[in-house]
Order: sequence, then C-alpha cells, then structure tokens
Amino acid sequence: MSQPRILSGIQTTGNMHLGNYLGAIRNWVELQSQYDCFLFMADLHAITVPQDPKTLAENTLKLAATYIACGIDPEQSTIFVQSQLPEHSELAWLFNCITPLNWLERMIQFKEKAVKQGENVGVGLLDYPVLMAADILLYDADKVPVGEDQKQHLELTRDIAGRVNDKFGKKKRYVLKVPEPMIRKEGARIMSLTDGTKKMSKSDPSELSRIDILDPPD
Ligand code: AQP
Repeated sequence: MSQPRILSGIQTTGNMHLGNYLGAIRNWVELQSQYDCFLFMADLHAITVPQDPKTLAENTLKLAATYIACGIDPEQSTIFVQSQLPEHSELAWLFNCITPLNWLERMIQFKEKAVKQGENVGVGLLDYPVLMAADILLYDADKVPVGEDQKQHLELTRDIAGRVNDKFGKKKRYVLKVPEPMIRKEGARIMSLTDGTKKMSKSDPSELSRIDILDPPD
C-alpha cells in the first residue's frame, strides 16, 4: 500500500533559525519513514520581498544542505527547488482566477509584512498564500506539517481546494485532495528573543532576535 503524502517547504530568505527547526524540519525528519515526503526550497516565496539574486541562489543551496544536515534523507524524501517546476506558478495563476481578493486581504502575515514595505508593497506578497495553495494541491498532499504561523494560510489552501471541487468536481468526485494541517503543540511558535510578542523570524533586522541553527556554539 502506498504511504500518505506530506508536502512542506521553507523560504530561501536566509539562515534557518530555531523556529524553522522546531516548527518544521524536526517534524519532517521524524515523519519521513511513515510518509511519502516532498520537501522543497521555497525560492519563489522568497522573492515576494526584495532579494539579491546572488544571495538568493546561495541561500537556496545552503537550505538544501541544511535539510540534509538536519537528517532529511534524499534517498527517502524528495527534495526540490520550487522555481525549477513551472507547474507551481501555472497552478497559482489558475487559482488566482477563482480566489476572491478579500480572502487574501484578511491574511495576517500579509498585513504584518506589508506595513514594513509601505507604498512599495508588491502584489506577490498579497498572492503568497495562493502560490502556497498551488505548492500543496499540486502534489495531492494528505498532510502539511507547519508551524502555527502558517495555520491561516493552510486554511486558505483548504478553502481554495473546496472552491475548485464545488465548481468543477462531479458528484462525489473531487478534483483536488483537501489536505490536513499537522501542527505540533511543542515548538509550533518560537518567539523572538528581543520581542516576546513576535515570532522568531529570518527577516527580523536584529540578529539578536533569533538563534540561527548555523550559529557557533558560543
Ligand atoms: N518562530 C517560529 N516558530 C515555529 N515555527 C516557525 N516557522 C517559521 N517561524 C517559526 C515554520 O517554519 C517553516 C518555514 O517558514 P518560512 O521560512 O518558509 O516562512 P516564515 O514562516 O515566514 O518564516 P520566517 O523565518 O518568518 O521567514 P521570513 O522572515 O523570511 O518571512 C513553516 O512551517 C513555518 O510555520
């Protein structure tokens, strides 16, 4: 019998921190023997905020090496770079055409990150959860292991799948599998070291706010 499938990824926006490790990658390592795991480096998500192209390419490779160093076994799990598969962007466009704008405007992460970019905020930042829905639904994923901060985006993925199924599915025959979130209680939301009201984040300008997993022991 085939194993149920898992899909998850991390943005290639910088060094992985303790939140990424405890909220995501540690769980992937534990799950890889029971699930058919598809784990990717989310470089298309990374460019929703400005990135230097050379640094982005380096971060993508560094993230792949970090997955393996943390215990993801490429013989057991499929590791890939999101932008190498045009299907992610193609499906995102199709979903764009059926997703109401106000579903996206409600997203907390968009509201928080948009404030930082002021008038220059890009459409990609608003559209981020639609691309995430495409990432997941493209693979018929059964479960999506993420940290607490991604819960709202995952609900949107489920709403998009439901909408496609209602619009285009035949009676009792769904078009898209509706995935379940997998959010562990422990480590689901690791907070910033400088502001206990905010989650630890790669893009926080203060390096003192996080513990990177590549930090030296001292
Ligand atoms: N602080 C956190 N606690 C627990 N889990 C976390 N995750 C992120 N931060 C925490 C989980 O890590 C996975 C990958 O996240 P991501 O890097 O793709 O995007 P993000 O959630 O936006 O993380 P960052 O660090 O805040 O990135 P930037 O600053 O670049 O936007 C996800 O499963 C996430 O839940």
